[in-house]
Amino acid sequence: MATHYRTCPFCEATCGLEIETEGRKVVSVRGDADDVFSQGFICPKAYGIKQLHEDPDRLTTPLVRRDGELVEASWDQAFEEIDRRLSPILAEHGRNAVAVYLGNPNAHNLSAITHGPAWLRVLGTHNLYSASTVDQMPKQVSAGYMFGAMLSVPIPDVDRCDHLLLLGANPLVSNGSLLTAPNMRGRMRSIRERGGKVVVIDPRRTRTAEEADEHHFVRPGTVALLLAAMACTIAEEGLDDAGALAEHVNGLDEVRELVGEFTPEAVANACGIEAGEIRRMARELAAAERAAVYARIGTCTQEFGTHASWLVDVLNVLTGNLDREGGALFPRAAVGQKNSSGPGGGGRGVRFGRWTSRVRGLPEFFGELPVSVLAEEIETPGEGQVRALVTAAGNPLFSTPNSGRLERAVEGLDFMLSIDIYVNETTRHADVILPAPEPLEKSHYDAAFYQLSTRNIANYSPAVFDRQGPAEWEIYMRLAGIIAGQGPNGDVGAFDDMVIQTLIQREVGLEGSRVEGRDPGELLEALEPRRGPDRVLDFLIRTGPYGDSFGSDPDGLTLELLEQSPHGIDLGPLSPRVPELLRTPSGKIELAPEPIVADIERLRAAMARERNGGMILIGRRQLRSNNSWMHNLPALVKGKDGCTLHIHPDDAERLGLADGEQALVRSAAGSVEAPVEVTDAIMPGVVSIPHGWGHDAAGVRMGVASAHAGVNSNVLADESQVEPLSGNAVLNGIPVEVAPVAVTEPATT
Ligand SMILES: Nc1nc2c(c(=O)[nH]1)N[C@H]1C(S)=C(S)[C@@H](COP(=O)(O)OP(=O)(O)OC[C@H]3O[C@@H](n4cnc5c(=O)[nH]c(N)nc54)[C@H](O)[C@@H]3O)O[C@H]1N2
Ligand SMILES: Nc1nc2c(c(=O)[nH]1)N[C@H]1C(S)=C(S)[C@@H](COP(=O)(O)OP(=O)(O)OC[C@H]3O[C@@H](n4cnc5c(=O)[nH]c(N)nc54)[C@H](O)[C@@H]3O)O[C@H]1N2
Ligand code: SF4
Ligand SMILES: [Mo]
Repeated sequence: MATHYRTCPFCEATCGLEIETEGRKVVSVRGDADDVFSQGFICPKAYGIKQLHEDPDRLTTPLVRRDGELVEASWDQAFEEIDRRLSPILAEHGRNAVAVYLGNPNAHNLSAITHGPAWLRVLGTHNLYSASTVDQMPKQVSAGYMFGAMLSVPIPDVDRCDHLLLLGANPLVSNGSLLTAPNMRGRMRSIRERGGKVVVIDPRRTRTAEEADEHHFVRPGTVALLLAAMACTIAEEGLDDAGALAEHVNGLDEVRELVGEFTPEAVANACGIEAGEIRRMARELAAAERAAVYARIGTCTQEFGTHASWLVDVLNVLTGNLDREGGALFPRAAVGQKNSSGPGGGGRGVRFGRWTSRVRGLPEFFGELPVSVLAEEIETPGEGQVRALVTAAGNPLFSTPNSGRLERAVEGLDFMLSIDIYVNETTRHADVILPAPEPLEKSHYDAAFYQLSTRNIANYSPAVFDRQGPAEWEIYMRLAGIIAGQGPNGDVGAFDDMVIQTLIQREVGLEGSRVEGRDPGELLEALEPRRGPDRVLDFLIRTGPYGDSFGSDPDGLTLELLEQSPHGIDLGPLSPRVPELLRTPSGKIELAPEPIVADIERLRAAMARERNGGMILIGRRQLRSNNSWMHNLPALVKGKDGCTLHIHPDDAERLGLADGEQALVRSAAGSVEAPVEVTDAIMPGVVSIPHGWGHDAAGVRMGVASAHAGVNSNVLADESQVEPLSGNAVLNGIPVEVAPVAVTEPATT
């Protein structure tokens, strides 16, 4: 029997797990009571790490399509097949003919973070897509404009604030996003216990809303108007006070003026919240000693996602809460933060649209194109047409808009490769599937999420079991070899050396770096005998803000120190970082970014928009689910059917729908049938279906999931509806018709 301490890789909360094993058997999984951050908290998904280990449907052998069937093959055969199929496409049509889609689990995967960029650089395609444009791209764009880097996202200081305003987020179910904070229920209760207040704005009365002091239904897609009206109230009533931050802010006056027309009275009708209530909420926010505004996916995946994301931070600035303890602050992570690299206090800022999509002309953001254009880039013939697709840890046929069209499109590809752990709705279309190791077979460090954490934490987990096949980084390096023309047996070690040497070269040459001017050979030597992601991680830790700088700060952080600290190292609460963290060309916070201001007319038009009385569809998340991919784990799907249509009793009655009956939901893009769940926890006029379901497609090899199929809500999302400032898909706020499923008459002759 052995006990392992490990960070859970399934969501952003980074909970510590205590896992007992016997040989290759997982005996138990519980919360690690000594974890410096989560202190024993876990959610039901944690147990999934055991069930995923045991899942007979999880792939461990490569699959190659032969005569139309996906059959088992050796690793060498699989890479030979990739070389045979992909190389001619590259040779004949160039790199842009190969599209790549990166899914959400990459953000939780050290291999993908340290070695993913390298093979993508070798490929060099403009057709790079990811789950970011069905998720947080609007927040990254607004953070890029305001603070100069895409992950410079202010994080609410939930443990020290007295007032927390949450919009379009349900951390009691999602366990937080762009807010790494295990046990949000406990943290929210503490706010209230110390006399503070929690306010939730959501078209549904969520679990989070039930824990709050106050909840308001809001009409989908109107949070930007609500936030503008709160800013307007604060400015108009002279309640704004940016405090000491003011000298670091450009555009304060411009913003005050800009929000002037968005009075509570002007937006009340659109938002479905009374003007007096909006004014009161604004006054309370401004009056609170220490307050934070926080918004998440319900405010991003909609038509004003970037405006909403921007206005959240406008409010944090106007109320004097940005970069202040108890307000919203910027983490200082141990690893990988763009905003703590180099001299600081200014930088190059962000620039978008360096290339555009071929068919619709949508701009690139942070090196990727909006995934809403993927289907048309595959379907539309001509120079630059996408002929091959690589998916890595993604299920775009479920997670991106108009799944029906994308499904038809991928059927027309010349070649498709998936790196995944299942034959699911997307990977069943692949010609080759390369199985990724399970979480327990790889080391783990949340390099992405500690950059978004409400405390500064560093926690490293070594692998629990030996790998049965290659690591993901080794897969990427072999792919790089194929793309570079070295054939299917490229030198993985040489590529790995190139990855670390490139990093070292860059860092020793960087002004203000902690190893500026040092001898690259000496640093490389000091990393021995590590290889792969752990070698890169050690380097990033040692050159990061807490690092030992390879000797010049001997008490500093190293990977070795983290290995000796299985429950993690607490690097303390967040502290102010302005102006040092800013990477804008002006060296200031840009409160009124030109592209956002230029698009204000669109928001203005929404104020006056008449409602037509139709129903509006939004999504929701479920505690025992993780987007589309954990439905094959029995513990997570047992019990009541999860994939239901939530509808308010008044609407159900008007439309002739009763609990448990099937409803037909139709949008401009498609239609689905889902069982009705009547509940007054949803706003009248709004219906909700969770995403990530619909596992009954032919060829899917997920026995448990198929028995709990549900329907795919993204059949209803319209790929033509893209938020213009960020390219993000509009997945919430879709106009739909809802009707009882007509009972089919028996055919008569
Ligand atoms: N309507 C609607 N649509 C949405 C959303 C919504 O709220 N509403 N949310 C959006 C959001 S926020 C996101 S992040 C996206 C998610 O979109 P995706 O990332 O495309 O989808 P996932 O369901 O997370 O699929 C993850 C895939 O990775 C595989 N996988 C799991 N672990 C590993 C691993 O360790 N290695 C590898 N190689 N593969 C692995 C799984 O089998 C699965 O195929 O969905 C988006 N779509
Ligand atoms: N259990 C579980 N946890 C997860 C995931 C999961 O699938 N299951 N997915 C993970 C991922 S990839 C992400 S990105 C995070 C997301 O984390 P959250 O953003 O907290 O996700 P949701 O629970 O979907 O909460 C979004 C809320 O927005 C509301 N909403 C929808 N439209 C609107 C609108 O127009 N205005 C307002 N104000 N609200 C709106 C919805 O009712 C919902 O309650 O969760 C992560 N954690
Ligand atoms: S909350 Fe997230 S990190 Fe914590 S146990 Fe659940 S899935 Fe894992
Ligand atoms: Mo996400």
